[in-house]
Amino acid sequence: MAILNEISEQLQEGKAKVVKQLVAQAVEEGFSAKQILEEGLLHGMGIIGNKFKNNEVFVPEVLVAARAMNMGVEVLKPLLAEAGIKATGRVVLGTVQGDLHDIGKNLVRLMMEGKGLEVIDLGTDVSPEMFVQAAIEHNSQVICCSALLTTTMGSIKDVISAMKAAGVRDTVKIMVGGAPITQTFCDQIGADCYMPDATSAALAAVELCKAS
Ligand code: B1M
Repeated sequence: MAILNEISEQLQEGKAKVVKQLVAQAVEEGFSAKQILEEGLLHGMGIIGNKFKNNEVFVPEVLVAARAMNMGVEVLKPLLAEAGIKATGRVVLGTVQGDLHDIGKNLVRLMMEGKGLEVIDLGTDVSPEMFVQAAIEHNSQVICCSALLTTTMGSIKDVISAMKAAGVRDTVKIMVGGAPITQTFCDQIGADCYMPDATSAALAAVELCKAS
């Protein structure tokens, strides 16, 4: 367990290269990818998040921690993804307009790809029209919106309006997630599905694709 604490602490310090090495070492020591992700990387990111909230650290510290998180996730990527699975559907994924947070979205992508889904990742700050255009262009079954700010989560409602305007609301499903999103919010805006984490999002996306 000491190594998982070390990963968490080095991540908080923003020591990306050390985090990468420690994650590789933890894999060699036999820790599961899920355990390293949750008890090492996400644990450290959670502490940084609380410090950020309390003004104990600021944007630059959060950014270097985020970089360290991404370097660690890179090492885990092949282990989290279940190789060799045939694609079971195609989804469009992005962080909503005005929102630049992408760590959670990237994890969602990783887990979805691991389930064999083809993911069209539009990145961050994605406008409602871009989501809809991409879904039509790539003939995808689900639009997946990630939002991390209370000020941007409302934009998901605009994605639904854009889907209606383009005539695809009945043919394309919409899944929502991100820290401020709840099932109540999902129901209020009329989205099809809310999932609280990357693993459940991937499972739900497979089911939505199967059903469409
Ligand atoms: Co931001 N930030 N940030 N930030 N940041 C939060 C979100 C905040 C909660 C911090 C705080 O105050 N405690 C707060 C939002 C408050 C609010 O809205 N109520 C906040 C703020 C205020 C801001 C700025 C406005 C700060 C400023 O500039 N003054 C600014 C906004 C910039 C913008 O987007 N326009 C800002 C900037 C940044 C950084 C750039 C410094 C950096 C982002 C770097 C990056 O993403 N590349 C950053 C970070 C890292 C955070 C915190 C610390 C961590 C977020 C994160 O990556 N968590 C965050 C505090 C926190 O969450 N504790 C915070 C780890 C990640 C794995 O979790 O993204 O929740 P998460 O994803 C989970 C689930 O939510 C779910 O699966 C993931 C894994 O299981 N999930 C889905 C996510 N998307 C999903 C989609 C799905 C299903 C599940 O289906 C489609």
